[in-house]
Amino acid sequence: MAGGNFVLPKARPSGPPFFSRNQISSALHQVAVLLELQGANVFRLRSYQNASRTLGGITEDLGELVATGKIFDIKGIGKGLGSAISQAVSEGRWPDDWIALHNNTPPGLIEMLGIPGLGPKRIKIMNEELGVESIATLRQAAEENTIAGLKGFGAKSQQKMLDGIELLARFRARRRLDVGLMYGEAFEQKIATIDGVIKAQLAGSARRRKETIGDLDIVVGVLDEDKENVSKAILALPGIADVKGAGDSKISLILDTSIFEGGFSLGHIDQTVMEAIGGDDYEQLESGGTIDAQVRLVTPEIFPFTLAYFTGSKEHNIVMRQRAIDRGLRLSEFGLIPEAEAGDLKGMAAAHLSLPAIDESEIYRHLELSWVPPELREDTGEIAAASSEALPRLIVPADVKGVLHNHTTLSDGDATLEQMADAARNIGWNWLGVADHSQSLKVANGASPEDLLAQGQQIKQYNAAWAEEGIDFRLFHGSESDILEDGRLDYTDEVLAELDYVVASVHAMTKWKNRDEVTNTEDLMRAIDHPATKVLGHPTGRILQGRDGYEIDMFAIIEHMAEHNAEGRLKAVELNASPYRLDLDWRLCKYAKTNNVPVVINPDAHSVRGLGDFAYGVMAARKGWLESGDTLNSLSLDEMSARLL
Ligand code: DGT
Ligand code: CA
Ligand code: CA
Ligand code: ZN
Repeated sequence: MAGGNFVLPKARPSGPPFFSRNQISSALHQVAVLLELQGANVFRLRSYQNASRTLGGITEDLGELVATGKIFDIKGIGKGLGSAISQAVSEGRWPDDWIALHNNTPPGLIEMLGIPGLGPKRIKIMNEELGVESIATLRQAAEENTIAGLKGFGAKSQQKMLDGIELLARFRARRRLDVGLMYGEAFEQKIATIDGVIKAQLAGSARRRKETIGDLDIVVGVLDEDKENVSKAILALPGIADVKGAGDSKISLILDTSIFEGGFSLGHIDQTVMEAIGGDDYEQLESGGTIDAQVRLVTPEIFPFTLAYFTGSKEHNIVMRQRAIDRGLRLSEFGLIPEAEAGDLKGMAAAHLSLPAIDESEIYRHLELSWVPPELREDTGEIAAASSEALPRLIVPADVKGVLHNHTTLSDGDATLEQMADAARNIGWNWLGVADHSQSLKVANGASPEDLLAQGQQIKQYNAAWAEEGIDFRLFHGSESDILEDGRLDYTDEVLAELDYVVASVHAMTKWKNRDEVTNTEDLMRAIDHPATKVLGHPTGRILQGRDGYEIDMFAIIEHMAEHNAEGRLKAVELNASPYRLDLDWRLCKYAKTNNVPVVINPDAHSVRGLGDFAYGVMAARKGWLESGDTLNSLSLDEMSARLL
């Protein structure tokens, strides 16, 4: 609920039952919260709370409970609540007093309920004592330090509210790519199955694989005569929290987590990341989260133009439109129209005059360009490359033969060495690098030298067994060595010499963030210079939607690594594939590529499922113009073994 819309759930278009058990439970919860906000009798609001909890826990079919009248037999659901629930389920109408409760509560107070960790009781007190009536006035009061003085509040809870406000704002503004894609792909698939839909495709920043997404844009191909029905069917899909506007060719709506039939889960989040993005508060926001989506319905002839337009970016579109103008053409979401013929006709009215295009590549061809992969459409040189057949052949997931930075139960991972190896083989990889945390990183259960060396022995045994069985798979033994403050690594040289490689990464973020760019850059270079270091892990330490990285001159770092590589010493820069990091930033990939510094896409997996994050790394690598040959991931087992010698 927190962070999501505090509105009564919408009835299904057909029923009964018009509401699911979860929807009823959620409505009861909302009523209880609003009653508390209004200072209602404790026993009254508790009966709603209890009923909400009870319904949330039962397994029987709600429609049947209502139809048979058994709903009244459930403990804690008396006559009044039983009738209210029955009416909602069988008629699709919420009781008038529930609706009135929502309407009578000031929107500013409802808005404050979205702040993680802040409940109705304290909102009410702040409202009465200090006149706090919205998030804005709450922030002001907190910044003026007036909340700390309230009885039962204090400086700590005041700070927590400020943090919560910031977290909520960040969360509402943009969402990480993985979350955006989860919603976007679920919605796209649901639309695609609607009768009359010829094609449904995600466009916008999600299609361009930006690291964060503002809203989702979906283009739907449909014949004119089907538009009305398709539009209605889209509005009836599960997962829609609210509709902001709906016509036959454009629908704006808000999706919520009920779009995920199998439930919503983020999987294992490692502790550092978890803390940076707001911990439990973040998880609560995400599970009650929503995302905006805009749907455009167009005929199949127009579809490629609309898809191209709404894929963007805006900057790419502007260059494309200028290129069209230079050729006497007018490019829009409706077509590519000869200027001479268009006259005063605009928009849809001119669509019939468009040059034909059965897909996007024909639009590009009309403008003497090769098709530009969506990831590259950021106006960073892709048009020039597309006009001279110089576009890169971007890496694809199947090019990946292995990854180098993963954790096991030896440090803070969920899975054993054996489980991780099995999972990697199942993906189809030929090698897997294990790099558990080093001894100083106590919070991540960093490995002692003895345990690390024992892991090495175990790996040798596995490798020998696979060799014997003729299996084309090996483990490489590494360590994710913490970079200490002066740039030293975290084990003695004797221990490091036993390893296949070191991924050197900074973890003492607070310290590094309090230092200047020159000091950080120099110390990072010192860590890179150590002969054992082959990979620079998550180079800036940023957590998307969580915290900025430390100050660092990445250009200087890449140039420094380039010198090593030029002299035959492998120094690869990691593209940490965790969707929470995507660090190296895609904007810097090209710089690594032109300096001949290999990039290694690493999932930084802390579980078997985490290995799958490599796919987000491939997306970011593609966005950064990387080809398979620019990465270590595409090396065969023999090639990789040779590079680590
Ligand atoms: P977002 O949603 O902030 O993550 O980023 P986008 O790229 O999805 O942007 P959005 O949703 O505002 O618009 C989708 C696409 O529509 C955008 O990438 C390009 C196109 N578009 C929107 N507004 C304009 C505009 O004013 N001019 C041009 N040329 N294209 C636009
Ligand atoms: Ca968008
Ligand atoms: Ca949009
Ligand atoms: Zn790691």
